[in-house]
Amino acid sequence: MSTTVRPLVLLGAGGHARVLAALVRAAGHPVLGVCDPTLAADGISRWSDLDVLGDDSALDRLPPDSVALVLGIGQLATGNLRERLYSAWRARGYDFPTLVHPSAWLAPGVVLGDGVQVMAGVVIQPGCTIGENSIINTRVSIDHDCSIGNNVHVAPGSTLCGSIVVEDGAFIGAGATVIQGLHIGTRAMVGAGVTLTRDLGPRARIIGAACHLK
Ligand code: JB3
Repeated sequence: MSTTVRPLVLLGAGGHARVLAALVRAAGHPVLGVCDPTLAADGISRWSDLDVLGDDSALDRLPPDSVALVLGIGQLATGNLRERLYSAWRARGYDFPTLVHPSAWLAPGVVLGDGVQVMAGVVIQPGCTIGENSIINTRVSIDHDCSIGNNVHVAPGSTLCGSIVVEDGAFIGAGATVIQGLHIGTRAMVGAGVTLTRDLGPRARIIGAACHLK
């Protein structure tokens, strides 16, 4: 788990980045500014009370020993921009410190990989491991002895009961419930609100009934 006293640079300025900007402020981490191609192209100099440093080429003048990075791009059910940017900037020597909101509760001994982002109100119980670059989003509950892989997104309000294995790149949608002891394969997707009661293979998808009201 990487911790740092170097100032942080936030990559991205969308919804996920706004939540992270609030997290780093609540946790008291120093932030140098934000890099975002859209803000840079629009000539915007301030965003969310942070200086806009430019697009990612601004990092050319901020070497890895002077700053650490916060990946402000979320992981949705499809697309792998978050994963690609994480690998690319790691390869150039930048650290992505683990971030934990002060209102989260983690049992002693929980292991968090580099770049893990634990949002407000999360509970993680004993014996859990969270892999690199994974997002444990707002008010998620992860019970005992779960093993979460790399580049996983557990979306807001979902509940993982004990002894669950979630493989790399999987996505657990908002408000989903996964009962104890299940295995969720690589890049599998559990839809929002689903109650999962069986294992899910690699890249398998399960989507619940959606209600569309006009
Ligand atoms: O589900 C929740 C709670 N949050 C969602 C999150 C996980 O994913 C949220 O509601 C959104 O659906 C989504 O948030 P995200 O990833 O922030 O997406 P969006 O709001 O579209 O913003 C993406 C930002 O990334 C934009 O500001 C883009 O300009 C920026 N961006 C795109 N490519 C980039 C790059 N920024 C940098 N620094 N570098 C890039 O290569």
